[in-house]
Amino acid sequence: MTLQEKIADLRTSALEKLPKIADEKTLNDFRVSVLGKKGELTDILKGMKDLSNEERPKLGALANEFRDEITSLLESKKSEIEATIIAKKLENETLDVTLPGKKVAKGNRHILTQTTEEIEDIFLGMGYQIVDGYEVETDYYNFERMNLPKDHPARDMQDTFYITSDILLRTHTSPVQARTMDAHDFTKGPLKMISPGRVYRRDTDDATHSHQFHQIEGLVIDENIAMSDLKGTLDTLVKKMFGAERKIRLRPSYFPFTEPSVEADISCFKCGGKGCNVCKMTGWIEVLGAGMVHPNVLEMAGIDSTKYSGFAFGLGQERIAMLRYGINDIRGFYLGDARMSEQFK
Ligand code: 2U9
Repeated sequence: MTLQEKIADLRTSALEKLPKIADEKTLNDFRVSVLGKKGELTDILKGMKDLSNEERPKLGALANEFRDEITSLLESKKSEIEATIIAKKLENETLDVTLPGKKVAKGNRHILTQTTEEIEDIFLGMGYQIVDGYEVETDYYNFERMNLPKDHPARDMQDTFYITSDILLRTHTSPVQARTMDAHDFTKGPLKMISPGRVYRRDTDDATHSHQFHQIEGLVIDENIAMSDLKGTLDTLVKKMFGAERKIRLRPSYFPFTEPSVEADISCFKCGGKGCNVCKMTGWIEVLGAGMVHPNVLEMAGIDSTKYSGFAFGLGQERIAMLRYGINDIRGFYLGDARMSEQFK
């Protein structure tokens, strides 16, 4: 058999085998066995040394032609195999987006957080700023600045946890207001703020008392602020929170930091004022305390109390939430039992 014939035979057998190859490994083995250094073509070309000078280039050309043909066929076979692999993958990994997904349990915010945020939204809508502050405070900001000097009897009702004789856990968020008053530039406009947060009292926990609870206090200071501004503000708050039909009633009260001071009741949201278990048959529910800022409190912040006046108010988120949702034990807010939170999705 001549070398030409041998190449022709090799070509015939290669063209026959190639279409049957279906994976990359077999294809590579085939390439090595035909075109590789120790492959069949190399083997045939070893006979070239016996050819005449005339025949040698002809055979060389034939061999090159054969190598080019097989190389290009190998290339397209390789692409074909790769395409099949991708097609198979796509087929196997098809995602059925209509299948129901795995349910992920969805949490929700604590009812006290929800109550706080609801009140914050109402005051943001009236142009108030929300100010955060320290839970660990000084005696000066917590008591002195609120018109409660060291010997004042009202300190008894606000006994707290002392870290040193001068550093304590705040009993109200009022120190935040005092610090904000200190920093406020009244030539630039009025001060309108609320400060929500956690406060502490020395109390024995039971269904209606807790040694820590939450409060929101509000403060407005400007020229010509009157009791009517306070009343209008509380009326707006109460109508937004408890319904447009609610009325407010102010009763005289006493706080060292306000003069005059009031306690504010709302007409009962359950019975509308006729008398029921929620309002204890009175038709009214006490929801907050308020008053006109005491001149001493203004002066201690360096504010001229003959030029400026202000109102302040305070309410407790626990009390609001307990009234609204009929919660009868304050301790439920703090136990971290998910069943409590789940009721307020
Ligand atoms: C400054 C001046 C005055 C804040 C006020 C109340 C009335 C009040 C209670 C409501 C229920 C506390 O959470 S509670 O137990 N608060 O009745 N708070 S006036 O008066 C201020 C605050 C800051 C500078």
